[in-house]
Amino acid sequence: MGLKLIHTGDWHLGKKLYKRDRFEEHDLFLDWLVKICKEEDVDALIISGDIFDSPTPPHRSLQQFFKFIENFLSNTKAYIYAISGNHDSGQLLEAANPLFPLLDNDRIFIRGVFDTKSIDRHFFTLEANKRSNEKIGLFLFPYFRSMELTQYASKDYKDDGSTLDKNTELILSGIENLFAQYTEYKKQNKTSFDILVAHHLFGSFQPSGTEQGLHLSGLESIPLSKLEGIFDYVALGHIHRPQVLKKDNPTVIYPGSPLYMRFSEINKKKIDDSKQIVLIDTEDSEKYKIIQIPPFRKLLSIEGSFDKDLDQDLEDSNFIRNLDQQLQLLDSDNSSDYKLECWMECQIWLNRPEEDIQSKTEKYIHKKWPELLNKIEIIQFNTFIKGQEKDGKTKAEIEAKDFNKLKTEELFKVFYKSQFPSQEEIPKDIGHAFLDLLQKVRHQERQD
Ligand SMILES: [Mn+2]
Repeated sequence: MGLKLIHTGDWHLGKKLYKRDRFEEHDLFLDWLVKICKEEDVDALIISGDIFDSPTPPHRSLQQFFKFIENFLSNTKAYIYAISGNHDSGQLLEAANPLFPLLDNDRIFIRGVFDTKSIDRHFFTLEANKRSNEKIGLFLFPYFRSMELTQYASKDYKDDGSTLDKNTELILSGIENLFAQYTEYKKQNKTSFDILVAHHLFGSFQPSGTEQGLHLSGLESIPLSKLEGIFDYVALGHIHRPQVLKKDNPTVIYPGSPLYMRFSEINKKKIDDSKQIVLIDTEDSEKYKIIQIPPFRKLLSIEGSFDKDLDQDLEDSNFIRNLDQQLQLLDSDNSSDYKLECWMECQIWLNRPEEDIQSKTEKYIHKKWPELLNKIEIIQFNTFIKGQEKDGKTKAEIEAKDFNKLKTEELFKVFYKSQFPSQEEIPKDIGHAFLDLLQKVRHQERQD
């Protein structure tokens, strides 16, 4: 038997959903995670960034994180290896580093700041345990801004007449340089299984739509070919939809976020989007196993229309039909016993403004589904007027002043379109300049 590790990331502690905080869900997830680490008797836990949702997380989230560490240390013998993501403050994550060596055998290693001056700080060896003589090498590569990497790479840059854009070339040569240094390290330390922990865009991934845009100076993502022959497992963070980018040579996985970040992540898609963590076994031929996270809270999104002009009662509407259908499913779903009440989002299309449509819906649920009353709560009710749908839902959403649902990059597109209606797309140079500026602002926020 080899060494066993668990890989998770994108916790986003402190994240809200329509102004509701999610501490309870995160508490349940973190308790469950410690239980699994204990049951599986793992040697280490890898956290691939975005531990917190913001560089200045609520105090309660900080408490939650430190309570988790205490719980983990006292219930397992395993180590923790963690990096920052683009949502974290690297400095904040590293703030407690001086204390960790004092805790129970120095079992926590966090790298939040990408330190190009001493790359060795990012390299680790996990020694053999009772089960195995294996030595695992780890490269903890925290989130970096493309500028940090291009600056680092430009030291040794020689123009070789390549047709690639200079920034793209710098990013790629920076990555190659870092991996070459790790290759030296692994030779010296004679590791037999090597893990890269990173929080960026790699290979061809499918986003969930709730990730903040990242910028790699014109490069779509870091090609997986750069990882071959160096690493055995690549533990990624950033993309919230779980996915295996590559099964082997090396295995490359985004485990996704443990919680659904928005209602739009579920329901509408047919593909299996259930939430998960990854169990790595270094000597198993399969190398990894997916473990499903139990759903702690059901999220339901109900969409439909109500045509009052047809003298229709709310109860006859397509909206209520969809609602009944979903509640029927929820009612028969009791076996999975969600620990927390179900949260619902309603989107209803109307011919004209209607009063009290939310309270009418609530009354309907009281009457028709009394047994579900304590199990569901409508946390958001959006109404749209039909005539405004011309350009599809996005426009209706914008007209309903749902700006807070859009990412900054999407807002910029809306703004650009409003200024220059004749232009189909934002010109590339302006788009890149905006993303560069956005990264600077976000970094600044992190430092303040
Ligand atoms: Mn994330």
